[in-house]
Amino acid sequence: MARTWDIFCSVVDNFGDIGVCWRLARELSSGLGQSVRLWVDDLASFHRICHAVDPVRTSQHVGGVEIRDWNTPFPQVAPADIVIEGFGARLPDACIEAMVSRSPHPVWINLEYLSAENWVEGCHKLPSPHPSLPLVKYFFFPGFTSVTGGLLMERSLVQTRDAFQGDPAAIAAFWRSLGISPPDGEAVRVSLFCYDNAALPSLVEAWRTGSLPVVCVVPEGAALAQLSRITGQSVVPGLRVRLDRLVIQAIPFIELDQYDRLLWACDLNFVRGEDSFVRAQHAARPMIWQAYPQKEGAHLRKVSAFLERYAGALAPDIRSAYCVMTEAWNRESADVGRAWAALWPHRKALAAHARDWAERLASGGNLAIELAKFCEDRLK
Ligand code: TRH
Repeated sequence: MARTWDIFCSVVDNFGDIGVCWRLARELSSGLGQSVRLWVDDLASFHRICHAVDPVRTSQHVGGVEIRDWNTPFPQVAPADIVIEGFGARLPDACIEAMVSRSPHPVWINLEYLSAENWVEGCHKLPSPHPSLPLVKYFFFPGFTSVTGGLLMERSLVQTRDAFQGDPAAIAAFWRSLGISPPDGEAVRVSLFCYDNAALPSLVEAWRTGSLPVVCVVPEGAALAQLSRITGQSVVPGLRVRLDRLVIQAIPFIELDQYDRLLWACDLNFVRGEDSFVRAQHAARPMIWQAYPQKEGAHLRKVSAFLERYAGALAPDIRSAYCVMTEAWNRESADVGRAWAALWPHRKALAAHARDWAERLASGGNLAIELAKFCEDRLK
């Protein structure tokens, strides 16, 4: 049934919050035929991942979604059937008051961050009654098992990805659209998206002196700034820097759907946070994840939990090499270079595993569908 949805996105830092909220809004609208209004407090960040969004318009429609600038004072609008706060974004008081007045009350969801940890299963769908108002908020957790909310994935993803990956002309055209001549067949094509990472110099050194040529494509951001420091020159978008066996190809920060193509076109992707992490898995290519660094190493538990799921089906020696590499990258250890040299000889097995894993995800839970089902049950 077509329902109305309000999704609230507060951009804390980086691009993960808006990346996830925008994907969810798009999928609910174009995939499931829902009527979606997306409230965003930082349209400038939104514009960077989707150029069709005009950062100065307070109200606009893009891709079937109504986009509203979320600023104070909050306008008087009737709340939708379903109200989603992305990652605990605090709803405006005026909105909560309107939710109390609405009959029936909207279904109120807090969409949580993704984690592969086991405790997520016990918290998924838990109700949290409001302390003083007749409203209940439900926690909805994305995840990797059937007892969680699943992962965001548009229905056309597998078909679009496979068509692209099976079409050398489309891939060559994509490289050219980035201003890059298609990397030659022998070179390892790697994309790099990470937080400031003290292990990067060690990785650069391993690539520079490795047995295979590496082309490392780096969108503008923290990684590029760090590469400038490492190479001692300003590596700006458009620049190509050769260091012996390594070519660093700097590109601008590209739109979300272009970034997907970059992940699909590379042999291996370094990704971070939440959304690029999920997209790299859907890309069916090997990937190395850097978790969002947290105090007291909390992110390392997330990394271990993910490795337990992701690497479990790899042969023991390859699993060990993969885990050593991922952990070294997340611990920002200077051993990363050695770990890379031990890992990449297993590239064929890693590539086959990445494809199997992507197939498994595609047949698992779909977050937009699971969320719509859960809310519909509450609205009946
Ligand atoms: O930007 P991030 O570090 O976001 C993080 C995480 O979501 C983290 O969990 C959260 O706590 C923190 O933000 C506030 O990494 P993430 O999640 O991968 O989001 C990046 C988004 O940017 C993703 O949607 C892909 C998109 N992107 C582009 O559209 N173009 C690009 O060129 C690149 C590199 C990324």
